[in-house]
Amino acid sequence: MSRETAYPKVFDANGLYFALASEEIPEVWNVASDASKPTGVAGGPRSPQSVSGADVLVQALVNHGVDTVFAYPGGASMPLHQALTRFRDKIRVVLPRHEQGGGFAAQGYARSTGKVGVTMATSGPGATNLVTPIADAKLDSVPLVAITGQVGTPVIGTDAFQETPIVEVCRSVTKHHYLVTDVKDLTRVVREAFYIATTGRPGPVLIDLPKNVQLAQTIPDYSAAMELPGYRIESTEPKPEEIRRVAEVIRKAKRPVIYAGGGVVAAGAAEDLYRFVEKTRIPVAMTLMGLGGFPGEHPLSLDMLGMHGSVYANYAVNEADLLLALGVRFDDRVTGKVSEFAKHGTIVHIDIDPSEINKIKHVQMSMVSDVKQALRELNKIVVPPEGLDEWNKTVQGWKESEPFTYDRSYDGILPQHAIEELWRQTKDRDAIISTGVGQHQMWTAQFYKFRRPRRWLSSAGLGTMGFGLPAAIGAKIAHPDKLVVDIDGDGSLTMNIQEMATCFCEKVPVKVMLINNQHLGMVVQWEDRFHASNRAHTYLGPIDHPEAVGRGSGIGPEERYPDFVAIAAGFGWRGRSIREKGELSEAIAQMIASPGPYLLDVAVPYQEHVLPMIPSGMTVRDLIRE
Ligand SMILES: Cc1ncc(C[n+]2csc(CCOP(=O)(O)OP(=O)(O)O)c2C)c(N)n1
Ligand SMILES: [Mg+2]
Repeated sequence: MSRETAYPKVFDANGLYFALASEEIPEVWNVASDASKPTGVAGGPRSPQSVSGADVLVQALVNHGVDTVFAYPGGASMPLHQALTRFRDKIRVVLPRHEQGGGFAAQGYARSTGKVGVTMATSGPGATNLVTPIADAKLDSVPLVAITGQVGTPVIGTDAFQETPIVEVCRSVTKHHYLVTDVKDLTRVVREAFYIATTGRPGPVLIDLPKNVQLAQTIPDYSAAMELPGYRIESTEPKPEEIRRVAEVIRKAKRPVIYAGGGVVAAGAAEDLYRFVEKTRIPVAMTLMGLGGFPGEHPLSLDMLGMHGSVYANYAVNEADLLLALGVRFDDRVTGKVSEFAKHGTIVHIDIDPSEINKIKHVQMSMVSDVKQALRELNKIVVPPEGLDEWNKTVQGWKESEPFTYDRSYDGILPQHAIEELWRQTKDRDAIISTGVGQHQMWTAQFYKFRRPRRWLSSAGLGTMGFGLPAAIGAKIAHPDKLVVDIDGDGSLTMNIQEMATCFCEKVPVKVMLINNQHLGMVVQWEDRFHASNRAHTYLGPIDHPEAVGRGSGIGPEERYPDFVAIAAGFGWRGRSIREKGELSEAIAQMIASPGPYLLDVAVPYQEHVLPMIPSGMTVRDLIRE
């Protein structure tokens, strides 16, 4: 018997059909009969107790405190969207203009709040468009629940219309994943998904939900028990004897340094770290993910360490006799040559994820613990190391003699200048800043001094261009009263520029300060340093411009492409383009004061390099200053 006769055709919104097992057909008509009412409710279809899988899923989201979902519909997720309309008073549904934008907006929501971000897409291309935000969330330990529609279970594995095996595709980039084949599993699965996304080391969980499971009726049990025999979260309580041993090595240290990472932010441990530093006077270097975990303006802040970190952070780590590694993973952008990294001292690694201990760098002492709890316990007994003044004087000397800097006499606008000026104008406003990926991202990390955690949103581990604008959207929705600025690059912004429509239509007034160098600046920098400035597809204007092959003389006004302010206007944004130094301060003030979404296009030269720089796989001795 052919499938066509075995499975009657049901037409979806596009007039395309998907097949269902014949006994499931009535559910389709049920849902269609009165979409305004939940199934099972008086006047709605079906029996009083039973509801559709789609309604169960949305109710379960409500039960988990979800107030916003970033969701793009399609045939295989329509029942979910229909169900979402029945919960309008509880859940805001934001329609991104691309699923990747939705995934990053959910991340912006999650990174800025610490709560789970929820994103939804249809099967096939909708689902594959979520792969990048999922992978990104995995590398940066962001709690994300991604829900995808899937073709009906009877046709899974048949190359059905818009079928991709998204669980298989995402297997290695999720913390966990589900393909739900029985509607009765749904409440348990959602519970487990939220539990896994938020406990231990946070991360993304994928729930793939076939359309017939969304349509199937069930009597839900929202208190269904979790079944996670293989998921053991290590005891997050630090052991007292370990705390005593760490306090003892701290007391004896002569040249201690704290290396603080995203784990400090994720654990909500910033205040405990602050107390710890106030008590011990140990200087703090932060990773890209750790920025905001300790106030950047504090005298004991050494700012960022690693490839584009400060000279003083890298010197201090190199000279340290004790490195307190808190919620970090010894990423190669931090360590450079691993064998040379912090080799003169004892390393104490405290992290909630046991798989990180000794993964990259062998350490002398370790503690599998929540960083917050470890710092709390340490704060009870720790005493400052003796004779720290000498060390802090040395470190302070490095800090004073080689600060992050740029040519302040340059007569145009340098990217660093624009970012520093934005920081000056927004530092007392508790703004949230997101970025794309590239030079502008590194300069923001260097020149914007974050005071508090969760104000800095950047794709660190995956380094995903296109992150900035959608992440800003998610943050602004979670914090409507805060100023949210995306400091973006022209290449990165273009990758998710369609999200300007989301800002306008969903009334999300974020600001974009575009560091427009007409190039893929970070790649240009590597071309300059390591490929004799041979331009290899790093110019973002027309290919007949001499600039495309590196023969230009800079960027003349008539050559600028594209016209970002015109694009923004097309999406309903206000905007302005500037290139004169004298305009900068006033233009930033205008952007901040503008009530709606606003783009400030700042023309900057592409010849500028992010410095200092420790080339990939090298050491502090190879540090480039100019
Ligand atoms: C999705 C993606 N593709 C490619 C890259 C490689 N890459 C890293 S930085 C960069 C240039 C980014 O250009 P732009 O956004 O204009 O920032 P700039 O460096 O000029 O400040 C590229 C292509 C990436 N990180 N992400
Ligand atoms: Mg650029």
